[in-house]
Formats: sequence, structure tokens, C-alpha cells
Amino acid sequence: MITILSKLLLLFWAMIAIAKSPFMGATASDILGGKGLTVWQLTDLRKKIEQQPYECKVYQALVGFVFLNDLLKAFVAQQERMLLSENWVEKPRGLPAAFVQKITVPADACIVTMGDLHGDSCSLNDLIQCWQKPDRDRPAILDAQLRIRTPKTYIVGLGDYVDRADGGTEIWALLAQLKAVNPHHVVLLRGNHENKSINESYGFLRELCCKYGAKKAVVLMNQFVNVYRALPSALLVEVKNASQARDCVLFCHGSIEVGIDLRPVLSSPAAQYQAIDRIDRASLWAQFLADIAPQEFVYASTLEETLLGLEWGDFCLDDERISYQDGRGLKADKVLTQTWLNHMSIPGHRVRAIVRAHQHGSDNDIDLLKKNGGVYQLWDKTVTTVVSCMPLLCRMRKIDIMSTAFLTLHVASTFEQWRYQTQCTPAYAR
Ligand SMILES: [Mn+2]
Repeated sequence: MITILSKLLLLFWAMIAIAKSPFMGATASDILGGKGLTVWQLTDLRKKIEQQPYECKVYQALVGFVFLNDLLKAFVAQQERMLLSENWVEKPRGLPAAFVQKITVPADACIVTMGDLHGDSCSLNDLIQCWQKPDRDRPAILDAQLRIRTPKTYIVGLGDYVDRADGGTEIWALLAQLKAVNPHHVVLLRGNHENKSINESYGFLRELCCKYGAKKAVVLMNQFVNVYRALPSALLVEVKNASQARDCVLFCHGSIEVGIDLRPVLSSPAAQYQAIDRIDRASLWAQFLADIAPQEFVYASTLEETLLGLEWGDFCLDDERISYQDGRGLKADKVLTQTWLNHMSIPGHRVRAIVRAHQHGSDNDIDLLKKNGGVYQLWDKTVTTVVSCMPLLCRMRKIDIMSTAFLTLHVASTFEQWRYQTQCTPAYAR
């Protein structure tokens, strides 16, 4: 009698627990089946994120395994369906090893950009809260269901969503939702940490193991490999204007890649994607690379042999000279960068600038980021670096905390009129 009673009690308790924790019980098909997450489910996850101590390595699963697994599966299916039904320079048979996306935006568009998040779920939560509220000079960007409120607004994630801190799974639960409800206005790029072997050494696999156990972690890791393959390595944004001359900006995580040619996607008005399956750095660029980069780098011809500059590369700061860094790739200087941008441009389509993230490793990088609110520019707007997870990086270095940073790029019909607006979120969560 007692055992039956205790079993009934246990069942009752479990039912209440599931009802109270939708993220542990809901299925992802509810989200990506077009219904959208309900407001209270989103608020529930974000409330939990806010209640967590703001430290690395807490490892409390706020998103249930079944939910996350279903969510990732649905995300990949939706992405693949969308990608393979759209226009490619040359249609691939399946998803290629890497690819670049192109979108055309109106001349009054604004592109809200977040840089590295690195498992700092509080920073993404702060960004979302900030974007859901009106600001002095703009209305709210997102509604309560994470839908973008005006069609001229785009959100770009520059990659490196996980590793370093322990909120990678919560970040992906929010990002997958953001992308699912705004498939054509949100672009999530692939950074060098959207990579299984990097996740094995920099914390994400350990996060998955600690939250879900080793067996389930392997299942999730394999899902994330599929997620990563569905992310573009760069985004070309082309600004529509009255004349035929269009200015473009390249969004990526790292820096330039001298082994690829983006002119096919730029010159084809209908093309939205271009596969990257060959690397050719030797022919045109040997003069820049011959003395600094090892032969394996210069003569690599496939992605498997090398690090893709779009995901891995850096830019020289002030007085640094062009160099090659082992395990990281090329650090491009002003001359090489400008030459590459000119080379990519075709009559009527000039690639004017690069917006990227990634460079936050040295004292110099951090100084520059802190001094400039998480965003700094090189060479008269040619390169803009955005790093969002500034609270995490400051904590890791034990320096004064600053809040989460993002960039809004207000494009205009000519590059000279573009406005770069750096902002930090109020620290909502703590
Ligand atoms: Mn990076």
C-alpha cells in the first residue's frame, strides 16, 4: 500500500515538475513547426539564466536533453531545407564543406551585430532584453516572441557562441529560436569555435558531459556538428540603391581568406550562396605570403588541409606587421586587406568594409576593446571588430567589468554615409 502510494506521489511530483519546466518537457517541433515558443516558456529559461551565479563552470542544465536534441534536429532540418531550396552559384549536391551567403538589403537597413558570446548566456540574455525595449533613438528591435519588428532590421551573429563559459546550451536554445522565427532576417555565422575538435579542448564538450552525462553529450555533440555545417562562414551584405553601383560589407568571424574568390556570388544577381570547396592562395597572393607563411599554408588546396581565414584569421593592430601565427593563420595588414577587398570588387559592386569578431586574446586586444566599448575600428572603417561577451572576458582577466557590447550598422546608399553605432546593454541580469 505504502509503495503504491509513494509511486503515485512520485508520478504526481514528476507531472508537476514537467508542467513547471517546459524546457525539460516541451518538444522542439512546437518551436520550429511554426507555432513559436510561448512567451512564458522563453521568460522561464531567461529567468533561470538570470538566477544562475555569474561564474564559469556551474554546469546546471537549464535546458532538458530531449528538448535540446529535438531543437537541434529541427534546426538542422529547417536550415538544410532552406539552404538547398535557395539559389547557389553552382548548386551543390548536399551541404558543402563551407559556404558564403549573400543578402541584399534596402538603403535604410540597420544590421544589429553581436560578436563572440563564448558560453556567456547572461550576455545573450542582456542583448535580447535590450533589443526588446525601445531606446532613446529607436523603437524596440524584437517583440516578446523574439520576432524582429521591422523588415529593414537584420541581426547577425559573428560566431563563437560556445566554449570558455558554461552557458553554451542555453545560448543555442535562444539562438535557434531567434533564427527559427526570423529565418531571412537573422544570420548566424560560423566561427572557429563552431568546430568539434575545438569544442573538445575549450570547454563545450565538457559542459555537455557535466550537464547531461557522457553518453548524451556524444549524441548532442554530433547534433552540433550538423548545426555547424549548416552555418555560413561569411555573409556579404549588398546595399540596394538607385544607381547600379552597390556598396557591400563582408561579415565574418576571423578575417580575409586570400584563397577564395567571392566575385561569382557578387556578380550573379540571383545567387544567395556560394560553396567554398577549393582554396587557392598561391597564384595571386604569393608575393604577400611567400616570406611569412609556411608552404603548407600557401599551397593548401582543400579546407581539410588548412584553417579558413574567414573563421581563423586576424588583423594587424597599429604598428604590427603582416605575420603567420601557428594554429591560427594569417594576420593581415592594411595593404593586403585593401588589396583583397579591391580584388573581390567588380564593376558596380564594391566590397568596402569588413565586420568581424574573434580578436580578444592579447592584452592589446582587450585594452582596445575596453577603451572603445567592445567595438574597435581599423584603417578608417575598413575593419570593425565586435566582441559581445565583455563581462566574461573582464571576469576571466580579473579587470573592471563592463557590460555586453553590440554594434548597429546603419547602412546608406553610399559607403561614406554608413553609420557605425557602438552600444553596451544595461546590465539587466545582475
Ligand atoms: Mn574566435
